[in-house]
Amino acid sequence: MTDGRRPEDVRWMRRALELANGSLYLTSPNPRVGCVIVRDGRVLGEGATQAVGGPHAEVCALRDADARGESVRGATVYVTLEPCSHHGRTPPCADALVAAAPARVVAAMGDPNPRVAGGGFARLRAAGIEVETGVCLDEALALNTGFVARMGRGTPWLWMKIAASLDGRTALRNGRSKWITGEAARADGHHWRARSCAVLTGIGTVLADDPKLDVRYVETLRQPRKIVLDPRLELPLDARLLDGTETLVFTTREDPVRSSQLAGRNARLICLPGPDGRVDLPAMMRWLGEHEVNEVHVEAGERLNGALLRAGVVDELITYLAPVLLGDAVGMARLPVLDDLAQARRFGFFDVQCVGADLRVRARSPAR
Ligand code: AOF
Ligand code: ZN
Repeated sequence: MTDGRRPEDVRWMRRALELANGSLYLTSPNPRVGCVIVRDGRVLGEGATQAVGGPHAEVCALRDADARGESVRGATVYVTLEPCSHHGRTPPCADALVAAAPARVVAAMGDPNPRVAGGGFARLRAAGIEVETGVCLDEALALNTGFVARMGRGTPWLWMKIAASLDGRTALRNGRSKWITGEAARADGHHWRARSCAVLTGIGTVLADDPKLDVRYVETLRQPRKIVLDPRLELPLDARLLDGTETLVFTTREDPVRSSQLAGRNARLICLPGPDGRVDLPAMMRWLGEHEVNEVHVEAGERLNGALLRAGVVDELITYLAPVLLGDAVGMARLPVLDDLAQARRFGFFDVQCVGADLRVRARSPAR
């Protein structure tokens, strides 16, 4: 093990991270991984994880080297995640690497999947390959926040996207306000939709706006699933979001007739009543984790935003702020009146960027 400070290691790991980033919208529910194989400062092969069921990054890079007529023997392999050691949908990458016999494998992080968790490194070491890990760890973690969360705690990583005025208002009270933020912020919002496994909204938003909830402003080969919280089963069968990828409808009562009607629209009804007669949000998060959802992108109104915050399931806020003031208008999240500032919900800012004429502010819950 080293602290990863060899300059060439960092340089090539950055290239591997770039390759992984190229698969950002594609690999769900698998992590995005990049791999570059190098000898004497020269690239022999490169690759990134393909769509689920397809080859992993290491196998793509080995095939690339092969196609270029390069032998990997004695080379260094840079990979953003520990090579897998298990038979999943594809055979173990650690075995493919052992067969190719590089001298060294440098990883950014271990694989938190309990079926791997150090097994990949152990197999490489047992074959006499030098292994180092921890190079560009933070960048690698950021690429797979959701996968790491699901593997570690069993639930997805959930971010809430909010577009608001500078005074935190999301809509006019008369409903006549579609776009507060500009085109660039909208496209950036679609980038977050595209990387998510599922886009979540509430029945209030569906009935008011009839949103499609698909990815439009960025190119993607995969569309995320959709989730609607619909406690009283009010979702119209001709709702536009029911076109396209599967929709998960979380509700509070069984209804076989509705369930089969929705099945005809590629939607699945899941009944998870909570003690208060609403959908049990922590149970929904566990259900999603069990069904391989890594990252949930919330685009909802103030009621569902408030409920998710009160349930403590929000990991991150992605807030776009337009340089306008709206005064007495709809807020970001409906939360209880506080008696004391000590009761306020606190987040930590960790990224602020200008996006067109607007500001994107990302903040995380302190426990994350
Ligand atoms: C790697 N390289 O590029 C990725 C890995 O069902 P499978 O065979 O596709 O395996 C999925 C698991 O493999 C996934 O849960 C994670 O542990 C690991 N992902 N491993 O060596 C890759 N994407
Ligand atoms: Zn693998």
